Amino acid sequence: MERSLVLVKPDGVQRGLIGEVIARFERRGLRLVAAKFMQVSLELAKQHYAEHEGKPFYDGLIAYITSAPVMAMVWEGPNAVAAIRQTVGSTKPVESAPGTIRHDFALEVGRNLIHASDKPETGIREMGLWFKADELVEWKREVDRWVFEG
Ligand code: DAT
Ligand code: MG
Repeated sequence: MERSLVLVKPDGVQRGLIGEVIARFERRGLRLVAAKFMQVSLELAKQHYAEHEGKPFYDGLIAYITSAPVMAMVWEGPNAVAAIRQTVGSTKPVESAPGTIRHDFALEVGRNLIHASDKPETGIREMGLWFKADELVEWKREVDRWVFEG
């Protein structure tokens, strides 16, 4: 089963959108694996966004993600990474499809509410950065057979 790291970023938390985000992933049929409400350290922020170091928006990005608490989660399901990116919408909210989270609640790329892993390998790397192995919960739902075909 594929897994993705999802962050409700500081703007999403401040705007009271944690529940909205969780509700959308639950409705999609994805299964929650881990969740943690936390203040992001500078060290973790730099590790998480290492691929963007040196880009013009990097300093602002680090300041943004460390500015207030985030809700960090891991969600799983078949093709979870692609499914979650689809529900999240494009990086730039004004380019994201209607009905996506970024379309429905955001306007600016620097306040785009949510992070989601971009590839299955990224999901594994990011899950390891944000969660310890014993924080990941293995469980089954009665409804799983009605959502997951395999
Ligand atoms: P995503 O968050 O959709 O995976 P990304 O990994 O390309 O997007 O970039 C990480 C974050 O950096 C993104 O959510 C917002 C910020 N960002 C990306 N491109 C930007 C740009 N051109 N200007 C300002 N911020 C940007
Ligand atoms: Mg990304």
